[in-house]
Amino acid sequence: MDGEPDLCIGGTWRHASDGGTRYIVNPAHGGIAAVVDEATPEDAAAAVAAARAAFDEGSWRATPVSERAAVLDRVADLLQRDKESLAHLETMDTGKTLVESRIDIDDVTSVFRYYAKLVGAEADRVVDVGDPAVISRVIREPIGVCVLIAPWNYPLLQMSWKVAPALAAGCTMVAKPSEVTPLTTIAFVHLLDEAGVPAGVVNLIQGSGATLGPALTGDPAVDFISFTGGLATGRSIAKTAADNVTKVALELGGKNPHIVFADIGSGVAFDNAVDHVLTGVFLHSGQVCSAGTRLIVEDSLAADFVAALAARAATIRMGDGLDPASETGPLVSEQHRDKVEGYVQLGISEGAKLVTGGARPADPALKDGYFYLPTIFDSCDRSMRIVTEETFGPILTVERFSTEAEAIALGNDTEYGLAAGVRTSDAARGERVVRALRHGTVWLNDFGYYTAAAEWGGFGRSGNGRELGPTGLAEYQEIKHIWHNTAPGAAGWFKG
Ligand code: TXE
Repeated sequence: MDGEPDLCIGGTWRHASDGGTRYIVNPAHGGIAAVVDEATPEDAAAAVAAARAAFDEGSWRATPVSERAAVLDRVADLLQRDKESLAHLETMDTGKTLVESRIDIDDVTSVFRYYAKLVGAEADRVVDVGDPAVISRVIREPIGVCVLIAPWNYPLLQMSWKVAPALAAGCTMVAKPSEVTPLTTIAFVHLLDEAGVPAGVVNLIQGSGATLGPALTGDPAVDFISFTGGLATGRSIAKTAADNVTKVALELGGKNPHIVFADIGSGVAFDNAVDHVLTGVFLHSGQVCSAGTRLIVEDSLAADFVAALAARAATIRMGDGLDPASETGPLVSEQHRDKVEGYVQLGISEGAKLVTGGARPADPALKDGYFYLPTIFDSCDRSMRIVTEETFGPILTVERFSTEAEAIALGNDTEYGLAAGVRTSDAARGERVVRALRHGTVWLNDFGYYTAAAEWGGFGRSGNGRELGPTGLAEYQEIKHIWHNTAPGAAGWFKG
């Protein structure tokens, strides 16, 4: 960063082999936040080779689990020691508020703590094969060399969901953060070194996914690819990986329904429901894979509910994430704001009714940043692309229903399946609906929360595989069955 080398290959920090760099922009005002090395495909290939060598010849995979767990705990300690500086970097890079960035660093810390504990408690499974002479064990081994590709909305958080279980399992890896938001991952890899992760175990590459992708995901030396990002990119990575039959886990976002029944109640209950729908879609300006971007609301409640939402949306305070008065920041880049603006124009041309927003903020203090007003479209239906495609911006669409069956059908009518919310005061209905929804996470009378101990991932085209929880560790492990005969005799099949 700014003169310091940003690539880490085989334990050595270095610049790009062709001297290439990239400007990192602070989206709150468009200024240059940093200059970061931009790797070449040759650098990426060198990083994969270094990870391969560290796996095949290094000590990490054979390091006792208790020692690996201790390293993970030290990483957690260092993350807390550097929490303020990491949070500051994350805000400069992504635009999110400092409060959110601090929460992110706490969450990253808890992922390391969780996997330190989980891997330490893992035991081999003993299988009874019906022969007392045979000891049959199912054991877990590290899957090998992992390529970890993260997006820009939760840069360090998403990377930690991959790095922590990969380290816990004993893997080696090449990490590639988004080229838009690399800053916290650079600082983090320095912390891993300080915590005692051996050289070559975590290699760091920076740069454009399109340029580096083939070298990272098409190399037969890679055993596993974990990717979080857009559907089109995930699809292309899966195709490239298929040539080598490389295992791939994909988290590809969502178009998440938030279903609100008219039985939610009035007064505080009504206000709380409005508050959760508002937060669910406009937090981090909608740049959240699980954002509740589709409000599916019961007919009889819809007019009041949408009016209350619009009134609240118009009061959201936008600004530089470093300003404590800001409730939400800008979009991550000019290019991404162009995309969001394109979707708003599309919604209008598709016949959706613009209720609020639909423009950049008028405040002159925000004119150089990539801000966009919280936007609500009413009178939406499933024929509109604004309802079916992930806009990844502060856009809420409103659809209405009159029966529970219709609500469920609408909630499931998406190619994605990452997350959904249900609000009702009827417990039996709540249970019926959460079970009927085909989404990886379903919140009942809440929205947006997750924990390191519970799996995260999607149904349908939201991807495959899971992060977090025990399954998030299992992704980084191979299963080996050891059949040990303690009283060997003849096979006895062929008699002659
Ligand atoms: O993502 P990309 P983009 C969605 C969201 C957004 C859209 C596009 O809808 O508008 O995706 O965003 C790397 N081989 N999500 O273009 O391209 C890239 O460098 C290997 C949802 O920014 O998917 C970055 O590190 N890697 C999402 C990462 O992939 C490649 C979060 C993500 O970038 C590559 C972000 C290639 N060929 C966007 N091409 C979520 N699931 O939360 C790019 N990359």
